[in-house]
Amino acid sequence: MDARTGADSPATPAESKAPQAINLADYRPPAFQVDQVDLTVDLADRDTRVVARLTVRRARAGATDLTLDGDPAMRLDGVTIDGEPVAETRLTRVAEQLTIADVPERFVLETVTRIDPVDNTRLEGLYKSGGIFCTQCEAEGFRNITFFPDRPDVMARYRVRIEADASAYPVLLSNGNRVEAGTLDGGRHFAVWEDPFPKPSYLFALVAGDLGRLGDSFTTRLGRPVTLNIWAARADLDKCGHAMASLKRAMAWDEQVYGLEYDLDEYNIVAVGDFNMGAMENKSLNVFNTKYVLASPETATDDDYDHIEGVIAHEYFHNWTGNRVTCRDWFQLSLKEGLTVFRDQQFSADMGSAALKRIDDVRVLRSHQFSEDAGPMAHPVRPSSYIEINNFYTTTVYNKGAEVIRMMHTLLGAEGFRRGIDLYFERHDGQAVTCDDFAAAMADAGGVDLGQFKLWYTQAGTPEVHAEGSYDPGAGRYTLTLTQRVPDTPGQTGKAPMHIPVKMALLGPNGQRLDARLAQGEGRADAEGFLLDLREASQQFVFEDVGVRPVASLLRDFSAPVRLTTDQSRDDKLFLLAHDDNAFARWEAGQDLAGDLILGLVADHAAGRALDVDPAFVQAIEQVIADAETDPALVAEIATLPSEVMLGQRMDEVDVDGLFAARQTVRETLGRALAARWQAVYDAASKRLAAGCDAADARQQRRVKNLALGYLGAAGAAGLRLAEAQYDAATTMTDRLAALRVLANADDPARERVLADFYARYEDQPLVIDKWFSIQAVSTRADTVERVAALMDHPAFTLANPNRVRSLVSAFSQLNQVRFHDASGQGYRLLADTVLKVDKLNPQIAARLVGPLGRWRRFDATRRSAMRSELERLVAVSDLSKDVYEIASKSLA
Ligand code: 0A1
Ligand code: ZN
Repeated sequence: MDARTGADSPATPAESKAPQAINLADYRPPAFQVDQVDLTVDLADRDTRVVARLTVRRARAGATDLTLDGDPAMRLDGVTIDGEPVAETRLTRVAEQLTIADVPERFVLETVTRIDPVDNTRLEGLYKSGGIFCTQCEAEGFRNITFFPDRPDVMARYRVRIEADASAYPVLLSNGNRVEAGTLDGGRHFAVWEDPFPKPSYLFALVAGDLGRLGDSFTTRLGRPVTLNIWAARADLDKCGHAMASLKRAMAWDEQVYGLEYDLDEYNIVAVGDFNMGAMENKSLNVFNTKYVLASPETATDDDYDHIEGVIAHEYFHNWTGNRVTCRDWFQLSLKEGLTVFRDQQFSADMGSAALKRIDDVRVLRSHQFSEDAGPMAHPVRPSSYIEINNFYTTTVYNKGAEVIRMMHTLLGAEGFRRGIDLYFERHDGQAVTCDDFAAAMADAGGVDLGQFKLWYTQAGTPEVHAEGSYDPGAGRYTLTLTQRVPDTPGQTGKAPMHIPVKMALLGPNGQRLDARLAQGEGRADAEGFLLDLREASQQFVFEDVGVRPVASLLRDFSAPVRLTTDQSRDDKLFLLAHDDNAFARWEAGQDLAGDLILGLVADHAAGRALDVDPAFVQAIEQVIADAETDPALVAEIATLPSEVMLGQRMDEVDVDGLFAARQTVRETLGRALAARWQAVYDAASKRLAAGCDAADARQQRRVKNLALGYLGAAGAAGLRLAEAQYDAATTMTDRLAALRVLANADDPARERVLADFYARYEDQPLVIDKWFSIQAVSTRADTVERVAALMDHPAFTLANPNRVRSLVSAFSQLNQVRFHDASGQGYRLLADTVLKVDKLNPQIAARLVGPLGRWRRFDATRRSAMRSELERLVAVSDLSKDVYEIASKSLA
């Protein structure tokens, strides 16, 4: 039996080609609980010794055998129960588990294990990164450190003693409060940490190293002083200020908006260069990828600053949503992740512009989550089966999960939602619970029925909503017909209609909101229009007292994660682009128009017709950029064309080359036709920046300036010279990188010079060198595949560092549609080769690379078969990890 769920234990790929799935339906509460964990970790590079004393209690009547999870690579040096050695005959060690037969009802179990943190290239469990010992235990890394029932519904108090060489590792950290420290013989020292809050093993952390510290403090609203520390390499301490300021903002915001206060005296953040994900919310000891901590204007872009603020807040918010209340099992991952992403999105919206943040979040959702939902790995927000849980840290669980929470917020309103959150903590503080428990708290506090709504947790696939409007001028009546369909996804067909909240408004000829009356159909009027409840496969909403033909502004703020199509004409969309008072909807109208235009040109391209860009679109963009001085950032968003990946989603079969040609034509046409306008925007923004403006304004100016630079670069040589000049004169990474991007895409003599210059300038800054790799990987130049292959042999490239792999290989395969999908199949081969090499080092990262190959059904016959053969090559490998096996085999199914 598997200790996580009670299911049969999965075979490893070596034993069988088909590792077994773990199923939600098999969940059983744990047979034994652990109340107290006492760990002694004696750190040494190749031979770290871990003594674990667990206070164990039987939790299921009749259970006699204790099964613990433990990595096969761990050496087990001894087992005692209540101080007595346990006879070998009572111990069974099979694959990832150790079973001890005939244990008493309550006892203290002591195990001694030895591990090798240096050899740990998987970066799960205890490993060494840049001379620092650190841990990553979510989801199942604790079992690489010691034997334990490694599942989130086993919650214990931890006392941790760390011993290490005093000069190499002066800083010793774990969760909670430091209660003791001292020196030992042989130049070693120790520290003892105690965490008063019971927690699941995945939140355990330990760090030891020669780290610099940026210290600060925060006083909670009830007057608790909290010491804040960011630990990083000393040379990087001057880049930790933004992260610290973000942390303090997040702490204050959570008090204000949710009444949630920090609960310990100390909050530590450690930045490490080798990390599988963005960051980890270990109780009071967050471990972060340096990418989400370090920033200075010279080395980080404005977007990097935003991402750092968002991730710092995300991990902080987990202290309540994730740590105080955690997940019962890993199928409930979205309980903490969807909710915490929603919270960090709300926070970032409050810190900057809500409309821009929403646009950004929707872009991410569409480009990543919608693709996942339409592919072989489509799964519900609460999956019901997995082979490797690490493969389910997905954009569906995170971002669609956040959309589900956002819809509850929309349905309940801000106050009802807050009552729901309060009730959730009142009921479940200190517990490991399910998504159903969360929804029940919301339904009870909000007095709403979420029965049908909960299908969002169980039905995969992006619902398709179609809207048709008709106006009867005689009766002053507008009828909106909404239909919905939830597409089939692997293992799920014939789905039920969902409960979809549709925010909308009816706009009059000047863009004013019309005060109509909703006479038929479920919904209510609110301050910004109407909130409709779409629940049926097809539903009519009738509005009376509509004096003029309205234009409907639909799905405002993207009130539900659906694909919306409408019967609206080009002129209706142009009207919305010009007039909609909902900034998101205005942006959406522009994206929609651009999409219609580009897809029309793709058809022209396929038919061998000339590519003529609709002058009405050019004019509309010209009007939009006339507002560049008043709302520069929104203008920049609107004038950014949808990506090829997003456009491809609207095609039955992605026409890779046609899409590229069509989009490029629109870019160049906009660049040339509006060159004087772009130049004026560029000059005005530059002038404003030179005159000195506040930080928020400055970044908006840079955003619109660099958008203009992009169009000028697409228009011809003058733009390239401007880019070169900007590159050389830049004082911020935002400006330097934007200029470099323009040149990296061009056939220009300056290209190699600036690339070489960039490398030389930032050679000692890994995060900036990642950008150097990425910018070449996403270049639209025809020679990009060869370039990427050559870069993999660059001395600065390494497969052992996840950031570096992502910067080159993921950027290429996920963001560069035209070059990755080169008809030669070279891109596919390069990716599969990389997967196999990375799999030997770090299966979790290898599995995350496979995704693009799984999209084969979306492409033409040649590409389809080339992609399939790479997947087949992967699954044929005998010692493939179960991580890669799961994604590759499901992709072929
Ligand atoms: N819980 C973290 C993300 C995370 C997940 C898994 C990891 O290693 C396998 C690491 C981090 C978060 O949501 O920030
Ligand atoms: Zn998270």
